[in-house]
Amino acid sequence: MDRGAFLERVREGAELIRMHVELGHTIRLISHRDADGITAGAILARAVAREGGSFQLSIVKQLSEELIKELASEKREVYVFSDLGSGSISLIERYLDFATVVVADHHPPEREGFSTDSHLLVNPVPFGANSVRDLSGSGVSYFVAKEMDGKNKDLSYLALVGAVGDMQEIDGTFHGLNLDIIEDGKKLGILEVRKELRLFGRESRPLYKMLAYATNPEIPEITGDERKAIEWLRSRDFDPDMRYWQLREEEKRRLHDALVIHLIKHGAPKEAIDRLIGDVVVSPLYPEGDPRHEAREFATLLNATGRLNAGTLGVAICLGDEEAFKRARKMLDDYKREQIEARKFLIQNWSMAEEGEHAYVFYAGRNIRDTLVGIAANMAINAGLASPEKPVVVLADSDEDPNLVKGSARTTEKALAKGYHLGEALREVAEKLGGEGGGHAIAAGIRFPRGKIDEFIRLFNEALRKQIGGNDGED
Ligand SMILES: [Mn+2]
Repeated sequence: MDRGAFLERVREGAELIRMHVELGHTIRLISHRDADGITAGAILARAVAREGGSFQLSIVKQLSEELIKELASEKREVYVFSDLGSGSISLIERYLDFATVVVADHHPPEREGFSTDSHLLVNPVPFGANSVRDLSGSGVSYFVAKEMDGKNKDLSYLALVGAVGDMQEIDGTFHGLNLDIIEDGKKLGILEVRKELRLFGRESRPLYKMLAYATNPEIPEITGDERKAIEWLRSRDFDPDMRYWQLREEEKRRLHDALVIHLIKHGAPKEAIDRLIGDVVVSPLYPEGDPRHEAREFATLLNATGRLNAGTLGVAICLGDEEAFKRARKMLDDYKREQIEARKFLIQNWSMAEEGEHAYVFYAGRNIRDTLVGIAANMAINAGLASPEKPVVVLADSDEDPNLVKGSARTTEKALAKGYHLGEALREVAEKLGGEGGGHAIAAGIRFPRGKIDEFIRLFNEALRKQIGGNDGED
């Protein structure tokens, strides 16, 4: 890639932000709500604060036309987008023509750049970088921050947390400009890259859970089975309740060897074996056993704050706020507990589900929170309550409006093969019920008036029947 040209853009971006700070303008930061976006927002916020400037930061799910219009109505002098914006170049030009805009992003851009001088795209992709492995949104933000002030090299660990959140090292190693960030962090002694087991849970999960919940790669015969994981570990002289970080170097190596042999024995592809042991980023800024000590666990924590609409809490964690860290952990614990309770309720009351010819519909009232209906629908399938051949809808009373119910439909590839499309079915049904609905073939959602549940059950089964070419019994 053309590094020089990219770094020139980085310099221009840093210059624009610094200039507005000097003019006393509040820097309006907008970032994406995943771990990459949250760390990107935190890096830019810290850089602006270090310059003595003020900022206002929003963490958002996506950059819609609606949102850009809203931002425009704030009439700011300067907007900085991170980990998003590259796909919205035309919209930004249309609505934010009065302001300075910097987009620090790594997604493939709509076109190579903006057509006005006051708008700047800082993105390595037009210069030949690979958007999924060479640099993330937090990485682009890091380069801009570092250009603003060399002190910001101490944000290199955060930049890598974002990169790991985006799975830039999915093949087992870091690439491209990510390597520069690693060098900066190593020189400062604030991070280390080790060749270790790359499964989630290095800091906080007992070994048996680390293995039983392994998905990337999956471990044949162990993923999905805690009991097998415990047996496997015991038979090889490991204490299943130990954490990975507590193992001695020699024990780690022995575990790695045993896992590699296990994968080879079970005919796992070479690619999976390569991914198993590889680059793991840890930081001595946090104690061992703390989720912030290792980039993947840190990123997972941040992702969760984003999904719970608490992305700014995630940013506060990145900026070193211990109180925010404690609150986020509590939030996650509560969320996990609610999921466990939802699962229990579902299992105990599944006989209440209306099983139609083409779908199950389960109305949970207020017993399952409306934000959990999608998870609950998946649970019904995974727990074996519902046949995998038949879609499942879980409905719950809306948290916001007692006259509405919110529902999520989920199904399996097996059912899709018959020709179902849940998003289209729910859109069609919602129209008839005076609600809103839609989504993907395999996962979709709906909201409609609470008094119409019986009608919903009938219409949804009908819509699905039509999709697979069944007749409606009248001809
Ligand atoms: Mn990203």
